[in-house]
Amino acid sequence: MVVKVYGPNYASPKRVIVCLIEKGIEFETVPVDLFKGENKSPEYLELQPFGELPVIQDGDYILFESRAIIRYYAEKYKSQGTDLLGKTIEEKGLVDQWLEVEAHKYQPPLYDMVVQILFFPKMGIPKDENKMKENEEKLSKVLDVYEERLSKSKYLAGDFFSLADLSYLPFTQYLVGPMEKGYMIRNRKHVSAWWDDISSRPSWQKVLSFNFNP
Ligand SMILES: N[C@@H](CCC(=O)N[C@@H](CS)C(=O)NCC(=O)O)C(=O)O
Repeated sequence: MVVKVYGPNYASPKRVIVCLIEKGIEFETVPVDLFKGENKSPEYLELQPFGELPVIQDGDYILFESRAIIRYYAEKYKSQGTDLLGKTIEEKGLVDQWLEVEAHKYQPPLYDMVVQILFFPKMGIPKDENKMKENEEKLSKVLDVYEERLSKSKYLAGDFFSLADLSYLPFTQYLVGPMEKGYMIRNRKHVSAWWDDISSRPSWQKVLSFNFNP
């Protein structure tokens, strides 16, 4: 059964797609255009009642929340492709810890910046400069914690690549690319080396090479 991933043009669905590639799982994509409000259509809300991307359909099984989806596939296909979970219970605890940090400390200020820098102009909404400054400060503090952590281990959960690293790819790509805030990564030696490592993985390069239809 081929996994259907909805909304491949956006960052959170790319978190799922890069995981499926790491695991060697076949998938197809279903375009959903946020600017046309397709995520609020009755058909889409049947699959994802909050109207957010992504959602996956795997036969009769439907799952939303990108981090729940990557955990599901990492567990379901544990022995296929890259092991993204860690081997011992302690390693798994650390993977979960850094995934939670990504979801609750890194993503919120960054998401707001993404919306303000990349999406507001398309909607004719002006940026809130105070909010932007506040978010950048919050993100800097989180990155300082990563800098310290990555001075002690190659990846966030230890010396192995895991979901905890993979989860950072799509939104950090916005930061270093179209948002032109790569200095936030490059000013931190260990974060910078980590970013070069994880973003050069063939799985992520493949995601970047796809030209998904909007
Ligand atoms: N916690 C959700 C958040 C997903 C999310 O914010 N998706 C964005 C696209 S990257 C979205 O659908 N935004 C449209 C909206 O919230 O109306 C997840 O990780 O799946």
